[in-house]
Amino acid sequence: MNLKLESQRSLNRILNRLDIEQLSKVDQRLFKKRLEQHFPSLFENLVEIYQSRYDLHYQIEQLVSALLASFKQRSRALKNRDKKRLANPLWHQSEKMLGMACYVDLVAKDLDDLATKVDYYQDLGITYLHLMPLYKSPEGDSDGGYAVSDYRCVNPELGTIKSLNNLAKILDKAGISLVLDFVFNHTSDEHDWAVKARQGELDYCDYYYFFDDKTIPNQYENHLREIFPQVRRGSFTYLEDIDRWVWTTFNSFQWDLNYSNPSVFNAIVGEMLFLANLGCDALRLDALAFIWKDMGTDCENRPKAHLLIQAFNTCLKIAAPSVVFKSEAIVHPDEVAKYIKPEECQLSYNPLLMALIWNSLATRKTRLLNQSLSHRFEIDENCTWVNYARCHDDIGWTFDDADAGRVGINGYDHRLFLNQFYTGQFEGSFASGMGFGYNPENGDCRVCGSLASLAGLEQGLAENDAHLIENAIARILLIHHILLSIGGIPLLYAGDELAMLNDYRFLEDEHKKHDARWVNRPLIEAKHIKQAHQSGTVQNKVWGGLKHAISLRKHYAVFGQAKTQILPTTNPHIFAYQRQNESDMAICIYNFSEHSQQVIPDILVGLSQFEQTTDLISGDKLAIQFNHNFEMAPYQSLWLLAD
Ligand code: OTU
Repeated sequence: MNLKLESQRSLNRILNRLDIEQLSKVDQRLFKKRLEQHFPSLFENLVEIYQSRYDLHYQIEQLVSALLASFKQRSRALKNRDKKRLANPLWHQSEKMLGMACYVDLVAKDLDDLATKVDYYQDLGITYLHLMPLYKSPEGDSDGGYAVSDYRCVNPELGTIKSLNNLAKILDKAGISLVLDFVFNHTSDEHDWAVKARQGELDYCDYYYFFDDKTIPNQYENHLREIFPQVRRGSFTYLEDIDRWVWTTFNSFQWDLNYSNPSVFNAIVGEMLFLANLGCDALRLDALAFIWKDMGTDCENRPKAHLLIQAFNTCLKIAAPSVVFKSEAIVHPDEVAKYIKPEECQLSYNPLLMALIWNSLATRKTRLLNQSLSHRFEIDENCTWVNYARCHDDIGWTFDDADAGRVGINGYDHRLFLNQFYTGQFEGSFASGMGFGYNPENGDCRVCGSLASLAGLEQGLAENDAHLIENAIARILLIHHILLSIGGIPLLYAGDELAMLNDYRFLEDEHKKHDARWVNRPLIEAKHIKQAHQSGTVQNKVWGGLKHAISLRKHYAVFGQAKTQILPTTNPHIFAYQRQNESDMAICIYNFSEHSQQVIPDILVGLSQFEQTTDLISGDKLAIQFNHNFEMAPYQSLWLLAD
């Protein structure tokens, strides 16, 4: 039978049996309308994913009942927000947007305490606050909360669902969108489902991937990438008590969910909508690349992973349409791009920009940045990049080797160099970072460290060298100038606005010392904020420079919804792009070298009908003369707007 017809019949059957009367008349109409609009694509996706399942139609019916239940539970206030967002779906492209990611317990005592500190974020201009995973998770090592034991329960040390609800309301009043993690590739081994599975309850055994011996895991492992080789080799964990193996891509206490079982999809939709109904505006799809496994492949970025995410997204569109997805695919740029579409993820981390900014700072060369972004920055116009330089994780060098080859760089060798550079093993390097996830088999490694430490501030302060400090501050500001203007939501990582250095205390903690990512998860105290507000301090120069650039971003619509065009430059140390909307145009230019650079004015051609421009950052005027080079100071950023 034709799929359209089948979907129509399925919907009719479901609607006949669905107890829709439990809703008010208005809501009944709304829910039905949304179902009619979105059910066909949901149906198509699920049929394609689960075609061989005998119980598919039953499962789809269960799913729609779950959507109805969540829709019913959604508060009136959130239903109003749904309406508002649907009328302005590109809210995330506004120049007013500014993100921050933080751990509740590293910036406050708990959620209630954080609720009293919202003015700090408001003052900085934050409109999007990602609270790192705050759900119940195992004591001791919980992978920073990414091992979830109960999605509906807040980690008791941080508060309760009530305190989270309260914070969500306070943030909403302050104009700040709440962003929560949707950790759906795995649960902790203490999640109720995992406990029941371990006890042998058949329904729950199918929630995870269990194996009686290592034969099949070995076949998979021939093709898998090891994610945390420093703690455990391979991707499977042996459970002695039940004499079975379980799939664990990350730590051995994080069990991968088995999405080939439609009950798992349904169950996780329920958890997802619970989170949506707490009042968040975006869900960060953690480790989304790993959710589908195909034997003989690396089990990352599989076609059915995309179909699943689309199906999740459609469920949101039916029951909580104001919520958008943010993709966390820290993988090859071709694969990153595939998650970015209105029907899949409206937002995405931009790991390529992140990695290439650090690359250009190390090499002082912009060729790879320029070459890669010139054909990779543009995405669907309804979607938005989330541009960041640091986060709670390590840095992986996820550029494309062919892009590198085109500018004469050998990708493999260059990654070795970058790891050496950022872990301070390269003669003359300014960076203080730590290696992470070293794999002795292939030499693979990633880098940890705070933004300020990687940019040279730790070294400058340790050597008490004014010149090194000055360069470090200039690098920190240059990075942020790019994040704030290149197009997308700039996402600051808590502590970077205060120029926080590496925090080495994790080395003394039994549960953390094996995981160098903790070096870039510093405890932020009142004294750090005070220091940043005190004029004359190094931290104040960062804070002040950042605040200034933030206010500029928010003032000029050209930094919001506008097109970005990367501009080719002849000087290998210069990076430039043009931002253009219907009425305005800005040209942003950066010097990635610690020496002054002569710039050929060709890149100003977009401004050629004007005689003069103003650099927004310094306030200086610049005459546009095509017969004269102009000079840029070390690490200078220019945001040129026609007068
Ligand atoms: C994510 O990252 C989180 O950001 C990490 O903090 C978690 O530990 C992990 O998932 C497990 O929940 O491997 O090193 O290629 O880079 O999904 C970080 C994608 C990670 C991975 C990413 C993962």
